[in-house]
Amino acid sequence: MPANLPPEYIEAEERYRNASGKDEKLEALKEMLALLPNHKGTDKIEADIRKRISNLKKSSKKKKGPTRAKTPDQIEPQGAGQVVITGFPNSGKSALVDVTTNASPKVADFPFATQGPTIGMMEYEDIQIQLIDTPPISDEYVETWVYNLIRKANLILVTIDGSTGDPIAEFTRTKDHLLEEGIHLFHPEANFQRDAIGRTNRKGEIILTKSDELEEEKMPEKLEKDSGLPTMAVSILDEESLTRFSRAVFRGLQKIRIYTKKPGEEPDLEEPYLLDKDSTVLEGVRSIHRDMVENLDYIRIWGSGRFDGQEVAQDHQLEDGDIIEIHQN
Ligand SMILES: Nc1nc2c(ncn2[C@@H]2O[C@H](COP(=O)(O)OP(=O)(O)OP(=O)(O)O)[C@@H](O)[C@H]2O)c(=O)[nH]1
Ligand SMILES: [Mg+2]
Repeated sequence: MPANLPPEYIEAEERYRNASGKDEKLEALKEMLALLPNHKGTDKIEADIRKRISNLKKSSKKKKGPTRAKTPDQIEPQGAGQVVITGFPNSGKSALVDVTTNASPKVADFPFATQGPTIGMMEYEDIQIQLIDTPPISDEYVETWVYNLIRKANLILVTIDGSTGDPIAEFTRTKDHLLEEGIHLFHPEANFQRDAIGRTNRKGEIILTKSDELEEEKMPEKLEKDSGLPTMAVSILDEESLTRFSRAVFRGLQKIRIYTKKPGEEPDLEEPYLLDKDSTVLEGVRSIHRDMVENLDYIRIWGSGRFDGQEVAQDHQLEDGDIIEIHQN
């Protein structure tokens, strides 16, 4: 044998050949590598073993795949919150994501144009919100993963076509489809969070689309009254309505932005900390830096205080835009 392989190596190679599982194979290959004499004649063999090890590792990673695989309903949340847009075919979901985010989903004047999810990031003042365009809900067919996505989202936007037919009836049909799947939408300010068995409660808002072609001026109010959900009319042709849209989405997420400042310095307004609405000062400090709570002395606040720089109690409720100055012992 030109490579002069020791008998132990030959035995390991034998084990590799007879191995039944991947782990056993991997084990044997590693032994072979360790037992392989180190000289020019074994370079090729070494490269071959390393390749086999790497292939095996790759394939065992793949094997674990299915549980972690990126299916359409597994979209990592980004930004201030994950918002899913749902609604009947042709109701303007994709157009909305197209004009308000960095994504460019297919917009078409025929129904069922969208087949997969499209993730876009929408800017709202100094933050980004994740908007996900989805295939339509309909009486005919709905992709099951669409409902899974809805179950996981922080906020659901239901688009109702304002240009045709009967928006109230369209909302009722959409709502019924969601309810059949155990998904119940509630007013974001209603604080109705707890899911019961077989039922998922999600914050919801209604977007009455194509408001440039809206037949009935009072429709948003009517729809809001009928649904109990915040309702706003939007047109992709009306820039001002899109600004209102992004504000409504942020409000729907029920988050607040908090900034920090160090004593004697200017506030850091670069990137806000995002907290749940109604968070207290203490919760704010904890989410900024867990360890700071231990040595916390007092906090001054700019914004929701009675005056700028007021020293506030730990249970003081923070508001969007507050700047806090943390003093430690
Ligand atoms: N006039 C007007 N037309 C709009 C507006 N928004 C969307 N449209 C039109 O409505 C049609 C459907 O829009 P899409 O955004 O593709 O609708 P969709 O809900 O994504 O449809 P599916 O993917 O089939 O579920 C397109 O022809 C759009 O150009 C709007 O604000 N005003
Ligand atoms: Mg679409």
